[in-house]
Amino acid sequence: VSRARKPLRVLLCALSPDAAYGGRLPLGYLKAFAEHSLGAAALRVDIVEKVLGRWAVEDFAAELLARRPDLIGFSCYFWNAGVIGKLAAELKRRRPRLRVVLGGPEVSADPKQWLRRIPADSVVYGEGEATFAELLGREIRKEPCGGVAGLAWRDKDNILLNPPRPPIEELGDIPSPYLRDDIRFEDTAFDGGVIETTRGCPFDCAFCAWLGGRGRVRYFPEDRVRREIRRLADQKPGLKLFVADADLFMKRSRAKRVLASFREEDPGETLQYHFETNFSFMDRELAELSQREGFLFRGALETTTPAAMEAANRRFSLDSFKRGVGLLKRHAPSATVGIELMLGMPGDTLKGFRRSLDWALDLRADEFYIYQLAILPGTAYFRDSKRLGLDWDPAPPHWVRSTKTFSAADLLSARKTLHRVAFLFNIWPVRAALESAVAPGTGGLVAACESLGAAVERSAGFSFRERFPGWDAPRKEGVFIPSGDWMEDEPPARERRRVLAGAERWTLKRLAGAGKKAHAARFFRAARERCGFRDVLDEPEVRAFLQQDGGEPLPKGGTLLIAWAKDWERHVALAEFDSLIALSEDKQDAGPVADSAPLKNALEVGCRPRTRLRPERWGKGYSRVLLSNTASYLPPQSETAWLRELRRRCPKGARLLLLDHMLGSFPLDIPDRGRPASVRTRLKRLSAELEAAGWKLRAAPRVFLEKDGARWWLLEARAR
Ligand code: B12
Ligand SMILES: C[S@@+](CC[C@H](N)C(=O)[O-])C[C@H]1O[C@@H](n2cnc3c(N)ncnc32)[C@H](O)[C@@H]1O
Ligand code: SF4
Repeated sequence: VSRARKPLRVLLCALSPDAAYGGRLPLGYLKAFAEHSLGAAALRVDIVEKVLGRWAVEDFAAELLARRPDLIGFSCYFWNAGVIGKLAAELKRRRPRLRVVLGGPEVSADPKQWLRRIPADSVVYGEGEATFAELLGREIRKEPCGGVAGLAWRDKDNILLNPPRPPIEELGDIPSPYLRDDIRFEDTAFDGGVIETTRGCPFDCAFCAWLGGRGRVRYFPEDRVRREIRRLADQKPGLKLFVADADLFMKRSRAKRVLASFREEDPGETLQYHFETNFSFMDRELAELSQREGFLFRGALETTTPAAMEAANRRFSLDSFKRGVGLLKRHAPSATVGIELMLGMPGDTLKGFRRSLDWALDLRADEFYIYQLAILPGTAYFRDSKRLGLDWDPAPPHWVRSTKTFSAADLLSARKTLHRVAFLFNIWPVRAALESAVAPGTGGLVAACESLGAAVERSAGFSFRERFPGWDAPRKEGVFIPSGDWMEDEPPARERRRVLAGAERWTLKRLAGAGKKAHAARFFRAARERCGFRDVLDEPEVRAFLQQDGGEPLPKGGTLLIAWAKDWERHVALAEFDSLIALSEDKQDAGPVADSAPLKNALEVGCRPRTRLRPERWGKGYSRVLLSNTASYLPPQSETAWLRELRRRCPKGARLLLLDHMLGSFPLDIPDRGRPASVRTRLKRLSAELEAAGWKLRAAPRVFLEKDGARWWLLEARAR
């Protein structure tokens, strides 16, 4: 084989901020387009994907070089450009003849500057497919890069900038990497990826570097998007797709078609879709079409300060935004609604930011995302930063440090408030307490969080400063509410109990009405007792249940765990289960469980504010079932249905163990519900429900553990 016919070995590399959404899509397009235009035989293109983390640049460079590429291409965004700079230097140091090509939004605004900073060979700026294919053609033929539109390149000691390339008119001309199977999801550790429906945006917000140019939107053919979804739906249940669409709801007729296709092509509802949108476009019909579990709508509010909205070139009515949130909450209760804000926008002030945060929290959305503003290259803020009086970090990720109206001290103060709000909102029972103690429409949630935070610090000996040593670091990205941090960080049970006790005192002081107070006290007690659940699981009785059957024969079958999404890992650490049904009280839990549980059948069931049984996905043939502190939280209207369904899925003789503190209630918030039923009454009802559902109780319910004043009950049954 002559050297000329050897394919060019190309390695394309994506470095993503986290494992939620992988970044292979742009690289898949580059591969598909290049192979299509140059012929697959001329090239061997591989894609590597990694999450940013504490790995050493030297090790990763060695890993990349071991694949013996002729050319490596990196996708550059503000979150990874710093690392890519170091990687490129290391790669060139080890193998000077390797070609290094950069592309992506971070390097597109000023490609020559990047070539001065990083020892790469070229930068593809703007839309990459056609430019990259032409560049590879030149590499194969060993020709220089003069005249390749959309390219900045190094010619010996000179850095040259070729003219820009016009955008690809028909996006359908770019072969789909999903339909070609260049990107598949079964084999990746990422929970999801990106699906593109459009390029470009008709708006021109001053902070935004959205791909594809301003004023014009190009669309991918709708039938192709449909086919892509169908292909992906089969690959990984629970896959999350970030829908790259500047604003789906802007054009109502298209929105209706797209939403319909997202449902129709995934009839099993296994996919999750994440949309970025502006809720002010919402109407009732769209809201009704948005009703689907797994639809996440994040509405970009950014600020409510008029001067900041104007400086950002964003014009919409706050009333219509609020109405849009209301429509979604009413007509799409299964969807998740998030609101995004930015901290440090030109024209905003500390007071304005607090007001915006209050306004947003008052909408009682499911999630809130607050990003510190980044001054992104290529944006109006970047160009006008002098006039706007912006001080920002020139190194990516370019966080703003101060503005004319937002001093560094004010930014720090806002961040402190945000940490309190985020921390307290992320402890689900505390959020429920805050939202019930502060009436909607009064805009007092930020002050309430501060008051509650101070009360917790005073009375519970809890220190926010100790808990968040990094909160006053000037460079820090988003704060997410809820972030799920509470359980992931595993604060010790003692600390959780202290915070909950402080929150209970604060709440009881503010609630009027004896019934409400009694219910709140019970609610907090249940939340505190849940902190001790780990100890309960260590009890020999539970282990014995999981490991053997106390001598009695068991039918053949697997082991099923029904637990809280936030608790399941503890159980799996305890013993091997085959399957998991995870209840979530907080929609934020929903994502990770099904994907990360090492169980063959992991299923999420939302418990707040509604439940979907989905028995068709429960699996069957379980000889042992552990209902772990979930029975007393089952929505009463589905309790019998659950227990019946469970029975149908187990062979005769299967064993059921039910552990519960019997303090739980549904709904899980703190409404005024009058006097709760006593534990005895609840146990009696549960026993009757079990019997009615085809389970035979082996003995009367008994307390199997008393700890810190909490009584843990045990119910045991066999399938009749
Ligand atoms: C999906 C997405 C995410 C995903 C990340 C996915 C991933 N792992 O990469 C998630 C949700 C994590 C995310 C988060 C954020 N994102 Co984002 N995100 C996007 C989005 C919507 C789509 C990206 C995409 O795949 N586009 C489709 C591909 C085809 O376009 P592309 O990436 O630009 O690639 C083309 C060219 O750039 C070029 N190219 C790209 N790579 C390469 C490599 C080579 C070798 C070559 C030759 C060419 C080339 O060719 C490609 C094909 O034409 C973009 C907006 C957009 N429409 O692009 C914003 C965008 C990338 N995000 C942005 C921002 C600001 C954020 C957030 C701060 C806030 C937010 N809500 O989005 C956070 C920050 C995260 C963090 N912790 O740091 C900015 C980034 C600007 C910058 N300079 O980097 C963008 C551009 C949007 C904006 N607001 O301006 N985001
Ligand atoms: C790119 S916008 C798209 C939203 C939608 N197109 C709209 O305008 O209604 C998505 C979110 O990214 C975040 N974001 C965008 N640019 C940012 C920047 N420069 N710094 C920090 N966050 C940013 C903001 O929270 C914003 O709401
Ligand atoms: S923020 Fe949204 S609407 Fe504004 S330019 Fe970016 S994508 Fe378009």
